Amino acid sequence: ARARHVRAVDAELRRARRTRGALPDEGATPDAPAGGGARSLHDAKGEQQLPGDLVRGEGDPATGDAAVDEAYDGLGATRDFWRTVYGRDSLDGRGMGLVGTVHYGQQYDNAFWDGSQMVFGDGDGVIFTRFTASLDVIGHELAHGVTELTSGLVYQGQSGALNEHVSDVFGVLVKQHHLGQDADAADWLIGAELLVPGVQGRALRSMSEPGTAYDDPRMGKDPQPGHMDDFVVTSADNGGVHINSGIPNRAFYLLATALGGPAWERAGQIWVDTILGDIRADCDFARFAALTVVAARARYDDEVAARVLAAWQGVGVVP
Ligand code: ASN
Ligand code: ZN
Repeated sequence: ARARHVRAVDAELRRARRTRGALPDEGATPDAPAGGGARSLHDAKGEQQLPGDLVRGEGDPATGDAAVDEAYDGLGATRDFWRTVYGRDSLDGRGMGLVGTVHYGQQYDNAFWDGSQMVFGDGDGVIFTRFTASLDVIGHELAHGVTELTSGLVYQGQSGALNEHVSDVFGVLVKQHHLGQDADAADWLIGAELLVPGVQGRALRSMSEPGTAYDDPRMGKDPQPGHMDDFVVTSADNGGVHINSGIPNRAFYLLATALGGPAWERAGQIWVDTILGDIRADCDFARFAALTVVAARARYDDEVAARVLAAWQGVGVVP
């Protein structure tokens, strides 16, 4: 009965995503130019109309517009990361084209995945600069695409915090891979390049020390917990999806540094196996932790699995 239920939910989710245009129709051949994660960058020119004017397609030369060119390079680095490290061809595993829009809105202080494409604001210039400035933020937004097309983690409460967590994990891994950095040499920050000089902070989030990324009169203090004892119960932010993600984020950091070497290798692979495996869209922290332990044992051995368990114990998800 559960298997049938899962299949029914799956079919429902796929239908919903297809209706929103995120998935190609079953049996349809992807457009040739879009195969292999071909990029197309658009300029919204300060409006909020998507996708905006096409300004740079795959293989086109740099435009000289920093936002366009950073987005082009960041989408490329993220696509190449998924392909070379995990053998995944673009977000859907089938070479889906990567669409991005920059200069979205006026002084727009965010970047997001809209269900079928990436969108980047220019920032207000006072606290935030343009959102294409951080490769980990580009990797974060693209990972939302992977999640939406696969596990479908519901963007609310603990499953929503896991959705955010998965995006932070693959965001930092894209950056660490790009820089060739081992786990213990990395800064584990998300969005460090986005903060205008003078802001009292280092980044949007810290995966190694959640809650310490910023403390500025204009932004308040970083609200992220790094342990279940400090789990935040709130109705804001879809039940604190960008807040409680600090807890699994720190578990991933603890694991990656305990294993040593490049975090995208064993730790990242375990997370990939988990999110592309048999995971429910309403997965909570405890269930996710159990799935990662199982994935670690399946791909590696009991010793690695024990390290995964220890990381979750370190943040109080496993007693
Ligand atoms: N930058 C945010 C994110 O990707 C935007 C949002 O909250 N949807 O999570
Ligand atoms: Zn996000």
